[in-house]
Amino acid sequence: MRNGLFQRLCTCEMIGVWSVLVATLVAVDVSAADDTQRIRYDGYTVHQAVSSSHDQFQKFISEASHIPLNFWHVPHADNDTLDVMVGPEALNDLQAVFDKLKMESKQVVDNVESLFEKERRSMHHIKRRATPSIHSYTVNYHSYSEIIDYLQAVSSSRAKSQNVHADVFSIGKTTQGKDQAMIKIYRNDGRAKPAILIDGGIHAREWIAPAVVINFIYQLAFSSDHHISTMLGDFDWYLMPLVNPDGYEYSRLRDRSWRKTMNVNAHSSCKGTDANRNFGYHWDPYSGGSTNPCEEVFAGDHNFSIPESTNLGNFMRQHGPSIKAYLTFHSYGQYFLYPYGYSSSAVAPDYAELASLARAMVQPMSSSYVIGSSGKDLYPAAGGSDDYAKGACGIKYSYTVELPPRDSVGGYTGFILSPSQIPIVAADTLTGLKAFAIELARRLH
Ligand code: 0X9
Ligand code: ZN
Repeated sequence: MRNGLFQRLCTCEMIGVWSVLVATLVAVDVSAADDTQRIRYDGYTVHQAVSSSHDQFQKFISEASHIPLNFWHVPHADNDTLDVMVGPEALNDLQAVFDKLKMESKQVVDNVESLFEKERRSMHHIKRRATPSIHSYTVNYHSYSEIIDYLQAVSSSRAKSQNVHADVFSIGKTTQGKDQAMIKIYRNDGRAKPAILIDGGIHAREWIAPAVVINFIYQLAFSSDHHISTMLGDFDWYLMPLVNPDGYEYSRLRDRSWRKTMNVNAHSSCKGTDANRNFGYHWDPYSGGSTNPCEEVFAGDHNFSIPESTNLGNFMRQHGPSIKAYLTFHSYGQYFLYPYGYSSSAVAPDYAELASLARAMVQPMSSSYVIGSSGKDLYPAAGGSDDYAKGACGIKYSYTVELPPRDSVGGYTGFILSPSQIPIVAADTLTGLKAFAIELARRLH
C-alpha cells in the first residue's frame, strides 16, 4: 500500500452517451490495522436454527428483541436457517428463546474471534510484493486504497491497448469522503451498446463480493477467452467493486462483523445505515428493516438518506436506458433473487423472464443456487438496490446474487471465507456470467 495521505490517482475521460466527464479519484490512505482498536469476539458463538416460516422468524425477532444479537444470515425462505452470533453473557437467553419457540439449533462457530484470527492469518500468508502484479490483486482481500490502485493499474494498462478500454471514475463520495469508484470496460468499435452494471460490497462484511467483482474486472480486461471477447462485443460493462468503502474499511480494521455504512445518526450514538434498506423504491423501514439506528438493518430516517445509496441510485437513473441488467453481489447462502423484495405480495410482471435468465446463469455453475422472487418466495426487505434498479430505473433484469458458501466451507463460516476460496468462487461465478451475457444478448437481438 502506498503511504501518501491523499493520492491523486487519475484524470480519466468518460467517453460515451453523456459526452465527456472528467473525474478525479482520491485514495484515502488508511493506517495499518491496529489490533488494540479492533473489536474482539472472544467467546462469542454462532448458532444456526431452522426457521419453519416467516411467522416463526417474526416471533423469534420479537422474543429475542432484548438480547444483543448479530444476525449473520436471516432466513430467506420457509425452513431456511437463521445464523446468529451471540456473546457469552447472552447465550442462555438465546437458548431459552430457541426452546420456547421449539426451534432446533446447533452451534456452528465455537469462538468467533478464533475464526476471525484464522482469516487474518490466512490473508497474511499470501506474499505481497513491493510492486504487486495486477493479477496479485485477484487472490486476496484488499484495502480500499489497494482496490483503487488496482482499478487504476487496470485502466492504465488497458490504455496501452487499442482495443479494450477501461475508464475509472467516481460516482460520488461517501460520508467519510472516499470515492465510490466505478470502472467502465468496453471495446470501442464504433457501435453504441447496451450495458451491464455489476456491483459488490453494499454490505461491509461480505468481502467475497468485492473480491469476485475484482476478479471479473481482471478477466474482462485481460482474458483472451473468446467468450470474454463476445461479452465485450455485445455489452459495455460498468463495474463497482466497493459500493460501501467506509463500512468495508471499518470491517477490515475495527469490526469484522460490520454490515452498514458509517454515517453519524441524529439523536443516537450508533453509527451507520443498511445501504440495502435505503434505496427509494417503496422504501419502508418496517419491511425487513428497522427505524432504530443501533440495529444492523437500520433503513435510515428517510430514503436516500446516505450518499452511498444516493450516488448509486443517481447513476442507475442516469444510465438506466442503456443498462439492461444489474447484478449486485452479496453473501452468503447461494441465492439468486429478483425483484420485488419490498413486500411479500409484490411480484414483477415479467418475473418468468427474470427467473429463466437466472436459470441460464446458474445452470453451468458448479455451486447450486436457489432462485426466487425476493419478497414472495423469500422474505421481504424494502429499500434494496435491486428493487430500485428495476422499479425506478427501468433496468429489466435486476438481481441480488448471494455468493457462497451455503453455510460453511473448510472450517470457515458465512462471510468468513478463506482467501484461497476467492479464485474458486470467482471462476465459478465467471462461468455463470458468461452464460448470463450470452443469453441476455440473445434476448436483446
Ligand atoms: O437482506 C439483504 O439486503 C440481502 N441479503 S444479505 O444477507 N446479503 O443481507 C438480500 C436483498 C434482497 N433484495 C431485496 N430484498 N430487495
Ligand atoms: Zn448483503
